[in-house]
Parts: sequence; structure tokens; C-alpha cells
Amino acid sequence: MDLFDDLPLPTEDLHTAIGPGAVLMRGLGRAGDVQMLQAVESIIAQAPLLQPHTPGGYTMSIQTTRCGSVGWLSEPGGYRYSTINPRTGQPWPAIPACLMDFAIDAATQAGYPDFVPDSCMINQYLPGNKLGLHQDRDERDLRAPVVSLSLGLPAIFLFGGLQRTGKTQRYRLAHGDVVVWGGPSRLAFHGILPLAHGDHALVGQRRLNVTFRRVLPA
Ligand code: MD6
Ligand code: FE
Repeated sequence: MDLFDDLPLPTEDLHTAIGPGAVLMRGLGRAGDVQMLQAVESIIAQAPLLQPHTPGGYTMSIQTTRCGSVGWLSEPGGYRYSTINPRTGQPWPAIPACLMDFAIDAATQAGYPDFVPDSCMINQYLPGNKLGLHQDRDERDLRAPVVSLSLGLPAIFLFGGLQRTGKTQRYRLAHGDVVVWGGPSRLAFHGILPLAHGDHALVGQRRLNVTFRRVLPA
């Protein structure tokens, strides 16, 4: 918190292009943070967080869950999307209205006015947890962007190019920051460095990342 946190700033100063078709919008999620955090907690209560096992036999350090009509699964046989939560045998919870409205507004501001997500992934990072460089390529509709909202402790986000070995840029993602990317950047490699210790006033000793996707063609 600093003295100027409450002052309105011209939005163009808060929008940073980080790649072709990719924009970082600082603080866009701050206005609705309390309600969106409550919505995330209600999803976690219905579909508990789990550490995914990758097809390669590795257990990820982060804890994940999903909502929406299709949810991402990491299984011994590979990655896929499913309409059913295999743990409960039930459909995933619906995307709460406040999160749906937020994702559509963020995509529109980033230049993707037709985005309607059908899947939302919630990732929780505790101090030390990280996410290695990867591409998000399991969605059938790769024309749609991904909208990513950060809540809680800040993280260092690595954003690279279309090759795993390419150069990466580092961005600090703080509470309320939003990244939207699609178009030529849709398959860019990206990751999160190990989370530093801290305590966020609203979210506690953790970071929550909420990503919205369009998996099935509209
Ligand atoms: C994170 N985000 O911010 C990790 N993937 O914790 C992602 O892996 C990600 O932010 C696809 C699109 C946006 C993202
Ligand atoms: Fe990703």
C-alpha cells in the first residue's frame, strides 16, 4: 500500500503490451476482489483443491480446481478436458456470475470482445510453489484468448516466445493484476517462479490464480 493507491490513473498507463495480442492490466481486478475471492472460495468448497499428477509421473507443487462446463484434467494418460469431476462424479460447479462478468470485461478491454469462457481453472500457490515453463494447448478453440487474474501474494511471471528455449521476460503480478493473451501469443511459453513468503491482508499466505478459457468452439 502506498499513498497513491486510491488515486484513479488513466487506463492506458495501466495497460502494458507484453507480446503480440498479450496485455497486462494492472489492478483491473481490485475493485471486485472481495466478491471474487468469496466466489473462488465457494468453488473450492464444492470441488476441493488437489495437486495434479502429470502424465510424466511428476506431482505439481500447486493445488488446483476448476469450474465451468468443462474442466482440465491431468492424468497418467495425458491432459484432457472433461465435463465431469472424476473425484465427485458430478459436473464442475458453474462459473460464478461475478467471475464470468469480470472475465468478459477484461477480454473486451484487451481487444477480445467476443470472449465467452466455458472453463475456469483455479491455481493456489503456497510459498515455494512454482509452475514450470509450459504452453496452454489443450483447449480445442485456440482462437480464444486466456484471461488470467492474480489474487493475494505477488509472483514473478515468466513470459517467453513460441519456443521453450527462447528468451523470457519477467513481470511481477500483484493482487488484482490481469493478463490476457491470445492471437499470435496464444501458445507462448510461460511460468511462475517459486512464490516468496508473505501475508496478504485479504487472501493470506498464498496466491490464487484464476484463468478463464474457451475450450469448446463457440
Ligand atoms: C499463473 N498462469 O499465473 C499461471 N496460463 O499462476 C498460467 O499458467 C496461465 O496466466 C495460460 C494463460 C494465462 C495464464
Ligand atoms: Fe498456463
